[in-house]
Amino acid sequence: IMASKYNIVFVLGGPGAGKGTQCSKIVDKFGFIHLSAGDLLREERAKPGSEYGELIENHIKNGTIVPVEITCSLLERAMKDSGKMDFLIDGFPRNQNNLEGWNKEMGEKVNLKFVLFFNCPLEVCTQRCLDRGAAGSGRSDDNLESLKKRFDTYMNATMPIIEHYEEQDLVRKIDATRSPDEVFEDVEKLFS
Ligand code: UP5
Ligand code: MG
Repeated sequence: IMASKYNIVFVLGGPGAGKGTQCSKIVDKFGFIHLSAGDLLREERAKPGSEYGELIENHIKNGTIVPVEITCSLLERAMKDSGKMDFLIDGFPRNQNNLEGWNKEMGEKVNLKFVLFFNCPLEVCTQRCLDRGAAGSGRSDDNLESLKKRFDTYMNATMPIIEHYEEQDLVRKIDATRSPDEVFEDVEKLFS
């Protein structure tokens, strides 16, 4: 008998496109487990004596991408610990290194249902993150300098990953510039 596989949806889109916001709504309505790679990295960074704390903080501030071994093991552990089978994996895979490392470690253990892609232009993304920073997010990357770097990384490293999944017909692209409820109207159709 074959062990059953994890069902996953990757959730991608620029910084501030609304990945986290929409994932919460999907969780409320459809009962997936939401795993944000960024949240897991920030949690790991905050652990006293964390071996990777400084490395993670440097990547986050510079908008560059943490080596896949770290991110993938945080994701896999969270998946195992949850005892559940259906996951939204938010903000991952973000570059070629992420994609290859994930496929090697997890490829056989998961069923990738689709890739939810929140399409949102730079200006809108940037404003949302700046507003969030001004409202006291405490995120060390919600400032104009980090945001420029985050967007560069998104365009140069993450877009090719989205294109890779597009070639496999796995991408479900959503206009993320509208209000959260309007965006969710399109999102929920994909899950019903
Ligand atoms: N907001 C949301 N939706 C809105 C809407 N429709 N209309 C108006 N406002 C809306 O939303 C961002 C803000 O916009 C919030 O204030 C929200 O209320 C508002 P959110 O839902 O948080 O958007 P999200 O796309 O999740 O934005 P986030 O900032 O989390 O995206 P990033 O992709 O930049 O951040 P992440 O946490 O994924 O990664 C941070 C860093 O971690 C990366 O830059 C990288 O350095 C590192 N990282 C890795 O190295 N590897 C990984 O695998 C993942 C992350
Ligand atoms: Mg997020």
